[in-house]
Amino acid sequence: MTKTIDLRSDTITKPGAAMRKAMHDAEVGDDVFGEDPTVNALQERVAAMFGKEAALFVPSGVMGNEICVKLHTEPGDEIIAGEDSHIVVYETGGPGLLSGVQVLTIPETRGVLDPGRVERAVRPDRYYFPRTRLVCVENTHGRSGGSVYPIDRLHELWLLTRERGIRLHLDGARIWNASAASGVPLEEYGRHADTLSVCFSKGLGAPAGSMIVSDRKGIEKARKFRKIFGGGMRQAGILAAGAIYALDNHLGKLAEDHEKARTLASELNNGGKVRIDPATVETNMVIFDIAHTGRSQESLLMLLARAGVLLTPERDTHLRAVTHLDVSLEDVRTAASRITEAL
Ligand code: TLP
Repeated sequence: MTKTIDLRSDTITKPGAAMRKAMHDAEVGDDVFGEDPTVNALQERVAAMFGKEAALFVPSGVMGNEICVKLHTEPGDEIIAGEDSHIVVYETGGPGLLSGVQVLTIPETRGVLDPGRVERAVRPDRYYFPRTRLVCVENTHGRSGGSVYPIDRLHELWLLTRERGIRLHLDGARIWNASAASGVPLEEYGRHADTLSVCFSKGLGAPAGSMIVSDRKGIEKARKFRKIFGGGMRQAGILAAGAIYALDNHLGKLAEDHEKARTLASELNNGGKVRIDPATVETNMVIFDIAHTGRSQESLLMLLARAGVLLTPERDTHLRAVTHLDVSLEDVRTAASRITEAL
């Protein structure tokens, strides 16, 4: 039987025996009381990695982002976010529902916000305007195919937020990939955000878990919102141990995922059925246009699934492939030839 090659997301990886053993052996306590030693160790470690005072373990990336929006705003405030950001597109209207804020979306160029555009979007202080409280950025940027936010561009935005007295939240679900690809240390990203949310369940391959990173005061407040949002997890050290294992063993492998993505893109280009600009493959994602095939995303996804390759739909006429720990370079070559053949 043909082995299906699953490139839908880097979230699909399954914990291997060694990670499971680490989870099995984890020392645990009640984390809602702050007494889980493994969670506490992970929080301290990740806070230090980003040069921040404190961190808080949360179940998911969405919860991390949504708690941070809540942290920086009051109902009736406005936040600025890229129109293709995860917070806007994939969090089912969370900021409106959970924080009662209005989201002003602005266009991005490969995930990068133009500071001039942000500046114009910040509301003047007049009684009839909402109060602009927060700008959200995403690094790497999913809908742009895992593009890296250049640190100098982030610096410009950071300075602007300081001048205007607004906060900056960085959705760093894949910040590890950004750092691996750009060589910019995690700490440097940490210096350019009031809050970050980072995930262990994407390229790092842990089964679940994310972290909010900020100053001590922010994290204290975030702990309260985590409880309200239903994210207090008791003996969460079992999950934290998976994350610790991932940091120890998988962080250094992200560059291999990036290599797999570049290989996938170049093999697809060689196949001649799709065109991918290699410059757009910066980390572990490959997005390509299928408009010229004249087929819908759904019908092509089904066709590819029958050929043994799973992908996801992307914006309008695009499909997305994500490389991860559970596919090899060989799998990726096989996937490329199956896609080419199917097309
Ligand atoms: N992204 C998922 C889908 O929701 C699109 C994926 O497969 O890429 N921020 C970013 C930038 C993300 O890509 C994701 C997950 C999240 C936040 C949310 O993480 P979870 O799913 O753990 O809540």
